[in-house]
Amino acid sequence: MSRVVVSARSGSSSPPLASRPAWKALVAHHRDIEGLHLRQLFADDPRRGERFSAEAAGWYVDYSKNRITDETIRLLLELAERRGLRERMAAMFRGDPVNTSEKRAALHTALRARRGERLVVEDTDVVPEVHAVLDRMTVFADQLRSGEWRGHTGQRIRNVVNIGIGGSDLGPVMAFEALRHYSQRDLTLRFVSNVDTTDFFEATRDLDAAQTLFIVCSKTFTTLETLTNVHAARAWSVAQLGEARAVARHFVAVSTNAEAVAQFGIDPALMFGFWDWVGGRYSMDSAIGLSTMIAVRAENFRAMLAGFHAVDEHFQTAPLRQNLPALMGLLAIWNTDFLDAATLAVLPYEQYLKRLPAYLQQLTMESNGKHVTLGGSHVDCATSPIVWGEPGTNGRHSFYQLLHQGTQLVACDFIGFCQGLNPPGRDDDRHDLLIANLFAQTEALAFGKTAAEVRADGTPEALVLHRVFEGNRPSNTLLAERLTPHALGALVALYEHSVFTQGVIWNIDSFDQWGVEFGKVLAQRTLLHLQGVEAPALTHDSSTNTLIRRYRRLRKEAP
Ligand code: G6Q
Repeated sequence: MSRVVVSARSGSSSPPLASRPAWKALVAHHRDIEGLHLRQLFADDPRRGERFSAEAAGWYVDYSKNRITDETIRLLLELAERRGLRERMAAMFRGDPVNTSEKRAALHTALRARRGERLVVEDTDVVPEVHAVLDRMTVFADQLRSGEWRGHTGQRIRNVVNIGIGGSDLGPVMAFEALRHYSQRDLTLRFVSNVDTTDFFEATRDLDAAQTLFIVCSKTFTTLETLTNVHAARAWSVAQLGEARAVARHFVAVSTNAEAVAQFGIDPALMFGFWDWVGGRYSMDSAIGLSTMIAVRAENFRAMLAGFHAVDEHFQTAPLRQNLPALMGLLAIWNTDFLDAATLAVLPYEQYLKRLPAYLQQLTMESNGKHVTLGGSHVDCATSPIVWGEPGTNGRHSFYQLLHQGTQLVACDFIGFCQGLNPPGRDDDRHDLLIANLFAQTEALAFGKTAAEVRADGTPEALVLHRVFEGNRPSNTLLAERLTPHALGALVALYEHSVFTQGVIWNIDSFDQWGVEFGKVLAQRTLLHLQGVEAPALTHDSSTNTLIRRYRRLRKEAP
């Protein structure tokens, strides 16, 4: 184990992770099995592929191609028990303020509670509120899809533009792309997030304002990028529709800040609320998913929620040995902290999941990219892996080279479905080709190709080393029947709870995001300097000052 990155600061309230017996046992165990190769592990146990697998909510996860033994799993489960995974899980589901730095609950699981379930937080049963919002969303989505909801000029809405950023964008984009197969094809869905004017321009340049609805998604309704884009959207709409009054039927908001929404001029009756206890990156199944519901119909949105819920139940009730999100989280700990795999490649073999890596990047890295424990001391091990990825098979023709023969170990999650969506049916073998690629990659990464095997192919001696694949590269394979709304919800929940499990082991707050807040403040100050409001006394470092001066000079010369 080489990724102990920083030492614990003195005065911490609880002993550092690395000094805990359960952690030390894993360090010793790692030393014992470091030399083992997956080739050997599979040869020794013909049933390994079945034994190291688990199922939940329609997902089958094969984790046998990780560098683990039964003892590794036993020790990881022991670590989870010692770190209080069960208790922390119960606290989260109960609505305790597990987001300690912001003193808030993290109750995204309530967003998919079934009607009639009870969850009392601070004397209020939140489930009826959740369903009241879902019901309002359903009515609105149905009206929009059927053409009953008309714009100012009486025309039908044909375009829906979601404006939001971070958690108010990545979930809706990912879900829309993932469920596009189920979407109403005569509705155009677009997403604007970046404050770069190009984003808004390209999203709206061919749209008719009389047929366009903007959904403004912002939990706080104070985010600079989103407010800037909403102002642009209003100006764009007014310019086409002729008067400010005319845009009222073209804007709805999703927010927790009713006051700011009203101040902006959006009718509170057209606001869909959610709650403080829903973190941005955990909000795609709240009203933030309004665009998803409009695209795919309320019934499919609710099927997605049922998928989330099925995994919530599994996470709470399955023994840890068969508990998929717990196992995924513990394997991430093993790969990150013991095998030194700093990154996780998410590789969906399903084109509709093309935005899943970006979504999981935020979910994972914003949740667990932290250096301070809940007790306020510095962590003493590496935390969140860096998440990245692309759909297969495209990735194979670019970065897979490094996965197979690079010098850095990359953990991989391969995701696939037994049935493709296009075209339906079994007569087309292109889906077989896709999945053959997926399985072949996991096999090649695990087993590699030895020098003897390369020589046996008749390879000239000078090329033998070039053609050797060491193998022993860890991967999980996540397989489901087909990409349905239910399967998508379940998949996202698997990752949510895996991320939670990792946070529990590292004892960090997976639900705050001070790094994001810091960035928001920084930009405001620099903006004043860029625009010369506080010139000429630039007070940044010499690099930033020089860049600002250069920018100001060239900006003035803009055509
Ligand atoms: C998510 C983060 C962050 C947030 C955006 C947008 O967990 O907090 O990505 O979602 O900064 O914030 P608003 O929804 O408040 O505009």
